[in-house]
Amino acid sequence: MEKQKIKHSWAEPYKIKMVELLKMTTLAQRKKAIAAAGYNTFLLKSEDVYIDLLTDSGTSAMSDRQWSGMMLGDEAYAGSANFYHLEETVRDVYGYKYVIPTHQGRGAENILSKTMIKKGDIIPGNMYFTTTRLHQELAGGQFHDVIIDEAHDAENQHPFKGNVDLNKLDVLVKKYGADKIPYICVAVTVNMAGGQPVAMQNMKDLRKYTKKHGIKIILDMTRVAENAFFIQQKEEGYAKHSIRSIVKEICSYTDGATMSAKKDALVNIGGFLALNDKDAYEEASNLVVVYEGLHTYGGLAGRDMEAMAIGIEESVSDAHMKARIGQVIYLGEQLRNFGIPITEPIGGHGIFLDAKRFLPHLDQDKFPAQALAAELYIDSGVRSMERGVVSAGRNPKTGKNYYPKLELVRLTIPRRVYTQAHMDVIAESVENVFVHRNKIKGLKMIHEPKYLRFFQARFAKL
Ligand code: PM9
Repeated sequence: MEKQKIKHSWAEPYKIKMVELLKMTTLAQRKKAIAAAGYNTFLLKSEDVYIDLLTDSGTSAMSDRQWSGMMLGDEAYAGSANFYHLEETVRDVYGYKYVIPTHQGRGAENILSKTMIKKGDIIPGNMYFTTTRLHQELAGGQFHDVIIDEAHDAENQHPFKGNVDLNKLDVLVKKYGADKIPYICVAVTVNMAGGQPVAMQNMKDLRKYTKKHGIKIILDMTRVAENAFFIQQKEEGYAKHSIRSIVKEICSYTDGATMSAKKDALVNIGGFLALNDKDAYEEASNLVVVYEGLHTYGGLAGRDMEAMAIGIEESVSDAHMKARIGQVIYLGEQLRNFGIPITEPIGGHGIFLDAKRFLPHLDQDKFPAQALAAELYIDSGVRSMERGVVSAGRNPKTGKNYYPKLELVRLTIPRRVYTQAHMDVIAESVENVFVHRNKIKGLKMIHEPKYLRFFQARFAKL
């Protein structure tokens, strides 16, 4: 069993000023709602959900400071004061020289991929992420997974399962040549592996290796502050470093970053592309006007950029991060104590149920994680998300399904939204479904969209 260093006294460093009322539903209503949604939790109406663990993306509660920042929105088309505040914050907190706002993370991925990837290029990454890989492929590139093997094993206790395997990277460099690899994409933390962190030592080793070969490092910094927490807790020499300083050090080993500010940065919408190279910035800031908007707003209102600038500052507070991940660990430990199979060690943004071990009687063609997410909703109105064979999609060349080793249901915890009592209700519901797991029969897919099928696919009960 993993020994978590964190203490349990993780009480929230804030108090509640306003509440959002939730609708309670009956079992019959939930059965009807999930059938109407084609057994896809993305297609449920939010008002039919009690505790929403679909995602931590854009679902954070903003602070009173962020809300008051919204009133300072400078909605000028060009040169908004809020852009300059955001730029200054990105330089100060993350250390990048240039920043281009985008409407959200995939907006930044699109601009990055279109400006940096040529047809036939190879893009190594520490496990795929759905939107990131799709933009790489649409730009003519091919993604290659270079995460350490431990990441593909939900039970493995490696403390930094997000690490890049430098030997796997070296194999790619030798096979294709460094000039075919414009950059390696390093995600911190690794979402699809269960919110698993990357060690600082791994970042340093990677920087050394890529410098030698002239390969850039682009950080997917969507959850960089959460990654910093694990470095602080688990990596030798960092216990006394602040989250803020660790975040800046991680960024210092990279050449640029894409950011979905809807996660770490505590806003409901927004993202950016950050770069250090002036020429790369000039090219990206020109292309952004085609897809997002002028380079000083990139698809966002001035007020959104203000809330983001303030949210970035709040995200690197040690007290915030201790409570944020403390809550995730609180839920994870309850499930683990009941014997529920979860991805270990417990990651940053949620608890990932291991559907392969939860429902060993269902093979992957019966979409066990999708079926489990639907069952959990029926039981209690808790909405979760499939992260398995449906999310993995198909190989664009062969058209065949990818069969990922990890078949997971993500219980994603929004930041500053739910209480400890909510965590107890979630745990009780998962336990109830676990007790009755043998009755779950699996699903068949009856509608499959071409892109990112997990969002809109429909299923029927077997
Ligand atoms: N992640 C999530 O729920 C929202 C969309 S996918 C269901 O986890 C990483 C590591 C992400 C991510 C989004 C994006 C894209 C990039 N990298 O959603 O476009 O977790 O802001 O960001 C989601 P946007």
